[in-house]
Amino acid sequence: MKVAVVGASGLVGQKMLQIMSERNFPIEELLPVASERSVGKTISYNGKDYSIISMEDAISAKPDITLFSAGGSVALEYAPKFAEAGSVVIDNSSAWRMDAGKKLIVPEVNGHVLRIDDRIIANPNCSTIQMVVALKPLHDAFKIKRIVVSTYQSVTGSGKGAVDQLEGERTGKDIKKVYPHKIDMNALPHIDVFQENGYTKEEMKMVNETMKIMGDDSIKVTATCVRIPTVGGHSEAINVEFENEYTLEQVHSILEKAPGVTVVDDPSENMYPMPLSAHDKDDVFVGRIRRDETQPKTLNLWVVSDNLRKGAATNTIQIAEYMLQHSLVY
Ligand code: 2RA
Repeated sequence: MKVAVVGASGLVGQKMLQIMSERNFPIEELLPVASERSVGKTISYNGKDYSIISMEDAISAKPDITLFSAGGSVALEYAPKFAEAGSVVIDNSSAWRMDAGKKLIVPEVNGHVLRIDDRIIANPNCSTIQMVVALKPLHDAFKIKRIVVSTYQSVTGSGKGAVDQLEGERTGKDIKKVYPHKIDMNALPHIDVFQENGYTKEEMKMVNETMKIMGDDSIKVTATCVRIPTVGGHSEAINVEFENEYTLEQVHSILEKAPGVTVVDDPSENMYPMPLSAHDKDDVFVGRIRRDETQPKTLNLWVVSDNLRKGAATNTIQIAEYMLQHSLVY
């Protein structure tokens, strides 16, 4: 496979390379791609140095698969050019997610909808991915009516700038601020930009992407997305109301068998998911499973996952693996 990675030097780009190496992704030729200012710099993969090349050179090389993590405007401009050159493109930005003609994929949830003519595929938002991996098996069993979710998102989701700002706040180093307020020892209910309706773009991604991935526009979602100074992953407190009644035994049994899910739920032993324990793992960890005693058919869950792995890079690679395993890459 000839594989291009656009945004190879960024946090997610680097994580995609790490995960392809871990999973022995079948790369015969690697094309690291970045903006003009990075052309010529080197990145390493499997102990070998590769020079970063330009978009134009990468397109001319006609990669079989192109993985994007370079922001929405770059994806909008260049993904179609790579696709026209014959590549399957998987993009981490929000650019194509809500495009009616593009698939929004979490392989465990809706990988089966992928087809050979899918040339640009969108990787969902990290906070959406972990939520639908945990909730899809419960939706299949009890049919979700409404989701109320509060997130506690690692600063790594903002990219290197925010991680640098946090480090600067802690060490006193003079670092360019990307957040309007201090991140350290704080909780910022502000991820991405505010919309007319008072919600942030991040919160509306969870609303809209969930319905598209689950294939059910009847699912109501309301979200509050909060940035916190942790590393290791995003955490989510999820309150989910079903159309049908459930038992906690059924919920545990379903989640323990669910693809991509690990249940960590024994409060008597202080066992519950945490970002530090989810860090650098690919599963979605679910715990604090308990009935909402204030209304029937409603459940509370605590869901944690590494936002750079399953929330971005691993899901992207899993989509590419799915396409290869089902002969959808020509
Ligand atoms: C964040 N989900 O956490 C967004 C984008 N990675 O900032």
